[in-house]
Amino acid sequence: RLMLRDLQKGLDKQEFLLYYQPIVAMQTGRTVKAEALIRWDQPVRGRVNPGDFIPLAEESGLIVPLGEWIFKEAAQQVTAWRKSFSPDFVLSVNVSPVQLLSTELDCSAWLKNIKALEIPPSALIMEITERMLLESDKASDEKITELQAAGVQLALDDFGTGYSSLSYLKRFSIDYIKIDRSFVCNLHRDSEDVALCQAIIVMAHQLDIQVVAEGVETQEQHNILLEAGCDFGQGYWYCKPVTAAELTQRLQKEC
Ligand code: G
Ligand code: G
Ligand code: MN
Ligand code: NA
Repeated sequence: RLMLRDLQKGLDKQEFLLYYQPIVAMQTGRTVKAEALIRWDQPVRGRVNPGDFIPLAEESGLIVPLGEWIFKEAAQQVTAWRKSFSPDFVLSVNVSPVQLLSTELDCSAWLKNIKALEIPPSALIMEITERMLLESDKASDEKITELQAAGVQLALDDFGTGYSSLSYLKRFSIDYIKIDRSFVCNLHRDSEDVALCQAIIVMAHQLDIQVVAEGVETQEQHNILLEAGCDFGQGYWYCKPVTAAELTQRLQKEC
């Protein structure tokens, strides 16, 4: 079993790395953003996926230093890609509710780090889930607002799977909705899912929110979403999550 001390050791010994999954502009097919997805190369267990250690990191509070590392690493990487390929490239980073609820999270340190890299905070998107909005308190709301006021963008992840009402769309000014892949995977054979995706896209656009469809695995799904006016796509149809070096190659080819 994975123990807390393995996690702590992993952090000390830099056993974590970020993979990146392209997010493409639906109309052009170009890779304009990417989502950072953490991996852990544990010396004994080998590659461990986030589903198997993020919960432990959250319970133990280690998600705070781990999240800080993720954010720093992503900020450095997006700086490099913006310099070499496209000045508008953006990285999307998952942020755990536990991180934002922690009193140890220091937003001004995050912002200082961004400033030192000389990129605008809008080069980064924070992905939060509806779970965040359920568990949030005044302090965590203020942290989100502080980061947003500085320019960091906000995406609502796994959209449609949570329990909260649409009121969070009013509470924060959300920049992107990510349609959960459970609404995308049957698009080619389920007209209700088509209607749901269309409705989400129309609603989002009326609220000045852009839409990312997750889990796009076939051309047919892509075509339906494009037709519905979806802005961005993410999924195996375009590209699986890859290493930084592999994404660099992809960006080079698209240049
Ligand atoms: O990468 P994978 O393909 O296994 O991701 C599974 C889930 O793990 C994602 O849906 C996401 O919620 C979570 N996850 C991945 N990377 C990160 C990360 O950097 N931070 C946090 N908090 N969660 C992550
Ligand atoms: O943060 P979030 O929960 O949305 O994380 C995205 C997860 O979805 C990652 O675990 C990633 O590996 C996975 N994923 C990305 N593209 C696809 C896809 O096309 N199909 C499926 N089934 N999973 C995907
Ligand atoms: Mn995500
Ligand atoms: Na998601």
